[in-house]
Parts: sequence; structure tokens; C-alpha cells
Amino acid sequence: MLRGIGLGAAGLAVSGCGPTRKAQGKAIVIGSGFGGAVAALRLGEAGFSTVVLERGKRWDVDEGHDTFCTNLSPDERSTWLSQKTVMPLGPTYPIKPYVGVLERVSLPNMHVYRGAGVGGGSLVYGGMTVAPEREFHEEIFPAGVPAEELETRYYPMVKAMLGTRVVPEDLYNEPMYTFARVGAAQAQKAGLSKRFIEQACDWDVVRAELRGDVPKAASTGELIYGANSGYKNSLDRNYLPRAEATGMIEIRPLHRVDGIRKEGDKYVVMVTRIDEEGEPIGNETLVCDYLFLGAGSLGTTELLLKSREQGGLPNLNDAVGAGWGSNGNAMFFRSDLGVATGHPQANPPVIAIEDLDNPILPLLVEQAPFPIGFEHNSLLHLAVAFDPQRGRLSWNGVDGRLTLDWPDGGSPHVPTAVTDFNARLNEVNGGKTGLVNKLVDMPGITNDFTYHPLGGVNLGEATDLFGRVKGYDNLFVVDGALVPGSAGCANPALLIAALAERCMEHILETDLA
Ligand code: FAE
Repeated sequence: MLRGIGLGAAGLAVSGCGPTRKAQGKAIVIGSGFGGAVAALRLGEAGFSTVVLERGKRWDVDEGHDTFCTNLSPDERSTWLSQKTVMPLGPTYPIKPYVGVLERVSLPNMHVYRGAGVGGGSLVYGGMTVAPEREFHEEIFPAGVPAEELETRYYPMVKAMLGTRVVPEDLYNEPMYTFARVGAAQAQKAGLSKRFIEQACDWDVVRAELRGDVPKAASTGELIYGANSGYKNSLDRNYLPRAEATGMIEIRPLHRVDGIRKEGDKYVVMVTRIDEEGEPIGNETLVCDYLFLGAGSLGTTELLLKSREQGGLPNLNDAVGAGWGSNGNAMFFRSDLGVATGHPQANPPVIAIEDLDNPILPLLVEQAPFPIGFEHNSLLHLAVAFDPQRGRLSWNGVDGRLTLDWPDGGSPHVPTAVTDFNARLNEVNGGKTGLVNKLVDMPGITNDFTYHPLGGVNLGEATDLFGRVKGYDNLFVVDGALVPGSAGCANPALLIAALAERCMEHILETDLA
């Protein structure tokens, strides 16, 4: 049975300044990343007229293949509303403020990178689709979130939608993956094993790049600012178009949510419409019966904390903001390897080195490319540590911004674990930590950043075991804010989407039935 269809049936109303429009629907989803896209599709399939509010713009790859800018020549399309480009490593460039795809949020002692646009983090992500180790899952989640349920039902569901596959052998053996093969061989020499990572990647497009049928992107290392060849199976190519195809979902880009208020049994959502320079061009006030937060770990936590402080959601409990983690991210080079690691170097990353018995912290060390246009005889790694460090996010009403308590210098455990890993690899292969030459100066281990912000509205603490926010009916969290600070030596997108699938299935069967 279809529910909530028809003009006015769903109780969405609009008021405010600037051009106004009449909106219909019963549910609102805030954000169009992994959690938001899953919620949108499942609401649409269930017949709920739903509006998805997304602060960023659409980034459709078309036949012009000029949707995104490149790593080596970044322009304003790279970065969310900033005077300069952002990147954890390497030079930055002046740009004019624009609603670009990648944002860096600088909190005390921690820079958080996140995507912006229709598709959220999937526009900028590496497509690495990794499930948490079973033993780590059990440490992270309360007993009512069984690993087995995710492994048997929801991970396969998400992987099928994202079209994940490990790198085909012909492509792995191309010169562009020399760095991955060198990394794997050096790990093996140190007694560690490599793992092929499933990728949300259309490998036929990568082959088309090599034939010259489409412009190069994967094969020249494009990833973090988007990919013009269309090799990435981002959410705007699977979940979101399928959601729109239900006829029940309207995605509104360039709609930034500023606050939420409970009024009677409805939710009032305050929205600012922005132009491509980020300037406000109108306000809207939307009203709905069911509200799904998918604005990401920082975005969702911020909206809840701010709305509590401003009186819109006074009943939120004290767990909101607690238990935030960086998923143990660290980036580092091993250089002076005395061996060619290849140029150009391709994305997406295809292998990881398992160091799960590291004496300090379990590590999954991903072999990333460093595509800077010349041979540099080094390897760039992204480590994902099973790190117990947690911080608390809070809303600073005086400055009107989110803040975080996080140790100066970052989590103390992660660099120690990485140093131990490096020592073992360098001992048998040669090489040193860091990369310094006349063109590049990147010493040491970088761990004052994360690509994987997690938590803030943790499952079982700020919500129940299905994302229902404690203190409120019909208010749900479906994104990375639910994950208690770590994805268990795994990149988090698969876990986030799988949890969203689980929450949506349960919520649709019970609360929205
Ligand atoms: P997310 O995807 O961030 O979506 C939130 C959406 O909400 C965004 O589109 C925002 O623009 C929007 N939004 C935020 N605030 C508002 C607001 N106030 N009003 C309206 N809209 C709003 O959240 N993960 C992997 O598993 N594998 C990888 O290979 C990988 N690589 C990555 C590489 C980079 C450079 C980065 C930055 C991240 C990477 N990640 C990867 C992490 C992954 O992208 C991230 O965990 C998920 O995207 C988080 O999903 P959420 O649904 O929580």
C-alpha cells in the first residue's frame, strides 16, 4: 500500500522569504550521503513522499567529462566554501569560494574531511568497501546489533547496490598499479599479508580510460576531487537515481538545514537556500511527520546539539555529542625505497596490508597512490587503526560552531602503532618514514586529520538500537553519527550504509507501518 501520496497528504508546508514553493511529503531526509541515500530509497519504495535536503550541488558526470577539477590543477570545484584548496598532504592553491566537493572542518587538534554534494562522501571517497572484523564489531556495538545480521543480510545488499569488485588481474598488472604490487611484496617480505579490497568501481570504465575512449581519471590517480571518467560507483549512480525513480523522492540540492524544532507531533525544519557561491538566496520552513538525519557524523551531531541549545529539541539526552572517533586514521610515507613505485599511479586503492596483530593497535594499512606526476620511489599509506581514543563534540553557542575535545597531537596510540609497523617493513626492505626531497617535504606520520569521522549520536546511547533518537518519536539518525567512533579496522561507508539499511527496514516495518 502506498502511504502519504497526494498533494497535501503528507503535511509538508513551506513558508519564508525569497521565492517559495509548495512542497508535499511526509518524510524529510537531511543529507544525501550513504545514510541519507539508503533512507531515501527505502522511503520511496515504501511509498512515502519524501524531500531530501542537501546543502551541496549535483555533480553529474556527462559526455563533456569536465564535471570535476583534477588533483594537479585544482580549481574552486575542489573545495567547499574556502579561499584555498584543502588536502591533508601537499600544496594548497588560492580559489574563490564555491560549493565544491570536499570540505575540511578544522576542530581543535583535528581536521575532519567530508564530502558535500548530491551523493555526499561518495563523491570524494576511495570506493574501498571493507567490512569490520567480527571481533572488533563485537567490541564496538552493543549486543543488540549482531554482526551476523550485517554480514549475512545487509553488507551483501549494499555491495550489490554499489557494484563492488576487487581489481581485475589485467588491471592490477598494469604499470599504473606498480606501487600496489611493490607495497604487497614488501609487506610479504616482512611477514604480513596483503588483502585485495572490494571497490565500488566500474573497472570497464578504467579499461576504457586505458584505451583512450574516455578521459583519464582512475589511471592518473584522480579521486579526492571527483572523477570525470565516471569510474566511481558513487551514490548518484545507484541508490539516489533508484530513489528518484520511485517517483516519491525529491532531492533539493543547495538546501542547507540550519535547525530543527519539534511542534506538536510534527518536525519543523529551517532551511536556507544557497547559490553556488554559498550565499543565502532564500529561507524555507518545512514541516514533516518523520525526520531522518543523514548529514554525516559532524553534520547530524551539530544539528542536534544546536537544536537542543536553541530550544527546538530540549529532550535530547546527554549522550548526544559523546563517543566521537577518527576511526584511527593516519597517513604516512615510506621513502628512499631504492625501487621504482611507478608513475603515473592509479586510483582507487586496491590492496591493504593486514597488521591486525600489531603490538600497539590492530592496523589495516591501505596502499594509496601518491600521483604527483613523477617517480618518487616511495609509498603512501593510509592506516586505519582500531583505536580506543574518543572525544566529545559540543555546540559552542557563543561562537555558533561545533567544537571537539581531542588530545593535542592526536591519539597517542596511532603513531606508535604505525612506527612499529614501519620499523618492521623498513628493516627487511630498506626505506625510512617520511618523504623529503627537493620538491616534496612530508616528514613523519600525519594523524591530526580524519577522512572517517564517526559517532556523536551513538547507537544504543543517544539512540536505540535502530537509530530512533531517545526523547523523541519519529526522529531518526541513519548515518555515520550512529557508529561508535570506530569501524573496526575498516573504512566506514559499507558499515554506515548497512546500518542504515537495517534501521530503515525495522523502522518501516514498525514505526511507519
Ligand atoms: P556523508 O556521506 O558525509 O553525507 C552527509 C551529507 O549531508 C553530505 O552530502 C553533506 O553535504 C550533507 N549535509 C551536511 N550538513 C548538512 C546540512 N546542514 N544541511 C543539508 N545537508 C547537509 O555522511 N569510506 C569508505 O568506506 N571507503 C573509502 O574509500 C573512503 N574514502 C574516503 C576518502 C575521502 C577523501 C573522504 C573524505 C572520505 C572517505 N571515506 C571512505 C569516508 C566516507 O566517505 C564517509 O564515511 C561516508 O561518506 C559517511 O557517510 P554519511 O552518510 O555518514
